[in-house]
Amino acid sequence: MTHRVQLSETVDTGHPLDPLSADEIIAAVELLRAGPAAAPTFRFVAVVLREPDKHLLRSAEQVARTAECVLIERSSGTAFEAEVDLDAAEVTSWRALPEGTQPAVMLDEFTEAEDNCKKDPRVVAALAERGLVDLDLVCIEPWSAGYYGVDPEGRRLLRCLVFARLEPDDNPYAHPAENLVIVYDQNAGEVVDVEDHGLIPVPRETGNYLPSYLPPPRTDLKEIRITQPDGPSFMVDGQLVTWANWSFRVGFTPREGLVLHQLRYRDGDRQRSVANRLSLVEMVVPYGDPSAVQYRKNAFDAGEYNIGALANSLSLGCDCLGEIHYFDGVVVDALGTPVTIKNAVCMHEEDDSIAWKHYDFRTDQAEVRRSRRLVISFIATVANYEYGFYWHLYLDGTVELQIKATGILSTTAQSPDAPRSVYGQALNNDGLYAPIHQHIFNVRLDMEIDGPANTVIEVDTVVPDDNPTRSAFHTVERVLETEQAAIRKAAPESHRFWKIVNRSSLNTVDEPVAYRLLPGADSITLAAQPDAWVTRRAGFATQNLWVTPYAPDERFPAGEYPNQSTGGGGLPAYAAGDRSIVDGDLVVWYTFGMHHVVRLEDWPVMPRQHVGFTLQPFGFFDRNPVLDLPIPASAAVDECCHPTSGS
Ligand SMILES: [Cu+2]
Repeated sequence: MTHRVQLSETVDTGHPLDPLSADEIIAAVELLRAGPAAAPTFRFVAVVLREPDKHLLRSAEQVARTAECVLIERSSGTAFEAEVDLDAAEVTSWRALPEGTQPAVMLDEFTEAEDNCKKDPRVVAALAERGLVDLDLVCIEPWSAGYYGVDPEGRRLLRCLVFARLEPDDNPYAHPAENLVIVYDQNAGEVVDVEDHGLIPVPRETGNYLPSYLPPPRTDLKEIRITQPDGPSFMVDGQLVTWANWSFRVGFTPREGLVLHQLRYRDGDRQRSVANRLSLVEMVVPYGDPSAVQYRKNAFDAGEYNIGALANSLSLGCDCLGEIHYFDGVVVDALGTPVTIKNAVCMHEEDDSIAWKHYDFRTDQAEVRRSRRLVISFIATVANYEYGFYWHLYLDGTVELQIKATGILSTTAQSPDAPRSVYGQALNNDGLYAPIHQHIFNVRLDMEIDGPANTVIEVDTVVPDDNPTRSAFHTVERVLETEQAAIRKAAPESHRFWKIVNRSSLNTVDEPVAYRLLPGADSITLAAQPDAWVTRRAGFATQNLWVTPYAPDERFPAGEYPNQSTGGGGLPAYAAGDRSIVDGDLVVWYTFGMHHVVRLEDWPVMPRQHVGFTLQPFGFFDRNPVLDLPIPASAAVDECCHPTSGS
């Protein structure tokens, strides 16, 4: 089918990996509105760049700009996928998704749900029973409905929880109306059911963090000023960033937020590829409390809520400090209007202590070099929680993802007279408590160590049986040859890590060049049992490592549409074919996270925790790659680096 509209102005297509501009989104939406999505009942879940296949990108300078779109027709409840060729100005593909497919929750559906719930007399009555009569102070919080064995009969559902404020600025999470769940149909725009699992008094004690509720802030901290009088060391050309020896392209999608494309390291006169694409592709937050309401809290914040679309507009001096470059993120609202998130991605350099040092006590000579890192980050607010995603590039070739969790606990209430639940932490003596839970993240690492032909090797440290000194240990390597063989867990007891190697590119000692994926203390997996619904729906999270052959349509570890999914999609399905992953173009998927046993200190707003992992060159370079760092200016003029006595 062909539908043509005139673009409002000439679109500068830039690089094929640049995210869709607002104009391109407008053009795609107009073409769909002029064609198959003419009915006013269509809603736009996503209008994003269809990233060109990387093989095509390698072979051609110009590839067609294509928008991939997901829509819902609300009266029938049918979801559709469409592709729009923006160069040809035509809708090139339009197909209905299988019945029951529920794309991610749209932001507009949140506000609509809250408004419509408050209009329902059953809701008003249930609130009144709990003493909640001022609806302006009631917060209806829509949670994804998940799937627990009951056919939703085609309904697009939210399960809304209720919190209350005592006054407009009050923190509602101090006052959960536990055991009240409003089941809401987003397509029909109506309440399906009000579940009441028993009256528990709404805790009254407040828990506030706004300055107006707190004593005056402390005054004993002097200002720290980060200045770079000569400006930052990075250069930005559109979405292309070069910094020190690194270069990469910044991408942004509503589902993943920040994406790093074409990550390369300049090594002498070689531009060496490290990764084709890096991003967070899913996260799931399962709660461990089996009570009627809490066990259904298993949000998939990327696949169900589009964590990129929830990105904050960042502000200088608060979220980021120093010489900052910002990138905007463009998303689409339910009616197809582009929405620009100003300053969605922040990039800056940070001092990072020492890069290397040695003091030669024989000559009384010290050499030290400073490390620094480039930080590319965004912060998303998912209702109560904040997540900051910080990619760090280091001068020595190390890549790190650090995820910072802060914000407010998802609270509940227990009767103050009942014995305290073992499934959470009491936050006060008024019945407020927060259940134990996990934040499990998955990253998709499309690695290309010196090119796409890579292999993954598991490295364990073993103590040999033949060990007369009782003190010997060494590493053993095992090639992970197929997808099933590459479904692995971290093993701190054997100091396990995984190498991504290129066996056709050898280093100075004739070993394949490699990066290693270092699982840290955060290499957790799902705590739930194998037959729990959340385990079936988030199968990826039962393992730390998966490796699959590169396939452009294998993008999300819980499947394309995890919202209300019945399970089995994503990585377990991709890996079912047990394809070979030896010397091929492959994708490494890594699961890690935060096992959140709640602390009293997490209330009323949580001090930032962080979890993450590291990708480190491992025989990728022939030597320490940062011998060439500048000598610190002060080393020449003072004795800071020269201790006066040794031992
Ligand atoms: Cu938590």
